[in-house]
Amino acid sequence: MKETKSELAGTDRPDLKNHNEKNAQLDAYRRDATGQALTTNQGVKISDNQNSLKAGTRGGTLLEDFIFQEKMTHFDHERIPERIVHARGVAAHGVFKAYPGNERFTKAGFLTDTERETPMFVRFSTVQGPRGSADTVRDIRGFAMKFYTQEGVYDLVGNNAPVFFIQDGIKFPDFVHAMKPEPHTEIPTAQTAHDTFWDFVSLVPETAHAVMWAMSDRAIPRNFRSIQGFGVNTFRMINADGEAVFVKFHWTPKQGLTQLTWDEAQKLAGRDPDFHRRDLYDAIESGNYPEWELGVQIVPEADEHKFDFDLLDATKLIPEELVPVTPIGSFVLNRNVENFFAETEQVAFCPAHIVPGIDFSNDPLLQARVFSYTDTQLIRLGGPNFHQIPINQPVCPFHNNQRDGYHQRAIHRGQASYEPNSIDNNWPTETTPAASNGGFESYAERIDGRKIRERSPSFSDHFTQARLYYRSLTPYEQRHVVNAYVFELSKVQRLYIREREVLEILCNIDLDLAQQVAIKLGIVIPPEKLNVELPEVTPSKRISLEAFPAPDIKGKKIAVLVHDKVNQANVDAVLAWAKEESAIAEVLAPTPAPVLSSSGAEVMADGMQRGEPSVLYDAVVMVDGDNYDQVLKDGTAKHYIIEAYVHLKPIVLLGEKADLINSLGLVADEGTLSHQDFKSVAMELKQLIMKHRVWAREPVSEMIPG
Ligand code: HDE
Repeated sequence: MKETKSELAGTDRPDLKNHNEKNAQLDAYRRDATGQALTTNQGVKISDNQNSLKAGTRGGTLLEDFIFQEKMTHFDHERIPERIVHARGVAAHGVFKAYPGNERFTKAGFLTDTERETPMFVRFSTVQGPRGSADTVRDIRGFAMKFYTQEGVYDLVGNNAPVFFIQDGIKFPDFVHAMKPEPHTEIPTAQTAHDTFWDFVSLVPETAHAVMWAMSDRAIPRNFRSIQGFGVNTFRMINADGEAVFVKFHWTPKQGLTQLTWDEAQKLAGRDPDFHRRDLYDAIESGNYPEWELGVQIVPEADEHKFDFDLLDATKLIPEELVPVTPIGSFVLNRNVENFFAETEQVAFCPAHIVPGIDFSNDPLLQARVFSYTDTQLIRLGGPNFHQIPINQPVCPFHNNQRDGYHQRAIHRGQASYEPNSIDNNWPTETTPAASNGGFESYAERIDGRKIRERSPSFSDHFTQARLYYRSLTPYEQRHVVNAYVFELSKVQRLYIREREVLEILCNIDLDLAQQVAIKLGIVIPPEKLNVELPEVTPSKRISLEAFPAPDIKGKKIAVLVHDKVNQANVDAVLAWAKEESAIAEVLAPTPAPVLSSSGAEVMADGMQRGEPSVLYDAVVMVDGDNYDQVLKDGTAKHYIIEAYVHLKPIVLLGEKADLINSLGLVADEGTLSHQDFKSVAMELKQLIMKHRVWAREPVSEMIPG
């Protein structure tokens, strides 16, 4: 590849010689203190880290104790402001590889060079809650990706829903204020089930579609490994001939999509508030690297106006039946962070971080985002040099005449910090935009128009796609949406807000949905609202979670319940089978102490049933043994089975334990398996776990009053 002038200018940086090696670059900043002396930040060796300097053993502390002062001052400033939104998050490193053929529509090097492995950093988040809030709350998930490409850092800052709540960025502060905890009490934490959120969304119909996603199972994912990501905004891609197309980014997990039940989500918020971050960390540590396929929906410039919605409207998706997703590459997350603060907390994403071959559209939400992210980093990360924090640094050379500022880490050489200059031979210098050189060139879109504060009339249909979404769900997913609206609105104290949401929003989306919610909330819909003809929509087949099944059970967790006198052969069979399937089987005993097998041998426990409840697992196996009476007396074990059953999980009851179904007042169904020998049901169990839930078990009567 031809070297540009600016690349040549970077060769004075030995740490960046191999700029495809993010690891090598980060090594320069890693602090490994093994074998090192404890020192102050100035490098002075400390002889006593236990006692401050005092005037006598019982005297006052002396002002001159610079060691104490430095330590305490640093500690006092350890916290930085959390993100105003997306504060709660977890991240991992990964690698992206492009598929062949993308040069048809983009010149971006990381998308066209199929030999390259582009290092990535990916952060998952919830939107509403603070840093310490629970993982499993009902919320849209952030899915932000940083690609350390050879042409500069590219950030694809997405969500797990393809649409957003508002159309124009000027409404973002209003939306976020309404969604955040209420200002007088700072309640509720990490939830939208309160008056101000529903007040705002019921007054602003453009929120209807995204709220529908937030009320669906998409907003309570089982883990981050099984969520889709979407760029939401429409972007452009530009090829080497300067031709542009509009694109919408999608990325889909190879693991399939899964969800929590609402009861499970709420229980997990207490039983394991770190459930999602723990899952991601454990999966990567155990070598179950999650993978996604990146794709784009491509719309030629000439087709910009061929849809019945506006491509620039971020509250709309392009149904995949109209424009299929073209796969352009895949990525895998294969390395955990080493230091949460330095990496996950300090990473700074920004939709304005683009590289040649990618450009913006005029989507007014995107335009606002291009401004907001850098602006927020200035205060969160304390000044304009946050790009020098290791996790944010490009891996390609970067040079310019920007100088000084808070936390400047570079010692810039040379006398000239301006351009043009003759003192330093005009370095660093511009790179011409010609494709082979790689200088960034904005797409020369023609713009004619008056300066105006006005929404385009093409942004005005707020309900058809919300209806499309609802109509594209399976009946059980629709029931969950109804229940979510009822749950959330039941927490709204002002009855007129509940009523407005039902009458002014839901009645315009879908009368069946509106009626079900209205009945449960005791709201009467006037007949004139019920006689309205809502537009016909063709359901999309790519919206229900059922469209994205799991191909295997890698990384799924199985609880193996044991008591004294357990049949060891079956315990061993479950563990061997799980290992073969790359699933995780954990033996849970009444306490963490080993139990005895029927032949008197010790069976080690990975944890205790009370400490590792069924909500943490995808399936439960209760192993047989000469201990039925013990189990009947064990409330925790019985509750374990009942809870797994209520959460629609596959349950295997081996040997005499099959009788438990009746003793516990449960009904055997396609999701309850029993046999003397685990191996005989292993295949069936695998199929059930791949389906994830036994939906037929969900009590419909509880969902619909009647
Ligand atoms: Fe963000 N958003 N956003 N957002 N957003 C932030 O930047 C903003 C929007 C998204 O893991 C902030 O560094 C505005 C859409 C993610 O660090 C802030 C608007 C989408 C993350 C900001 C939007 C997102 C953020 C807060 C409307 C999906 C977390 C902290 C015009 C495509 C990134 C920060 C991470 C974070 C502004 C709308 C996704 C305040 C003004 C649409 C995943 O700058």
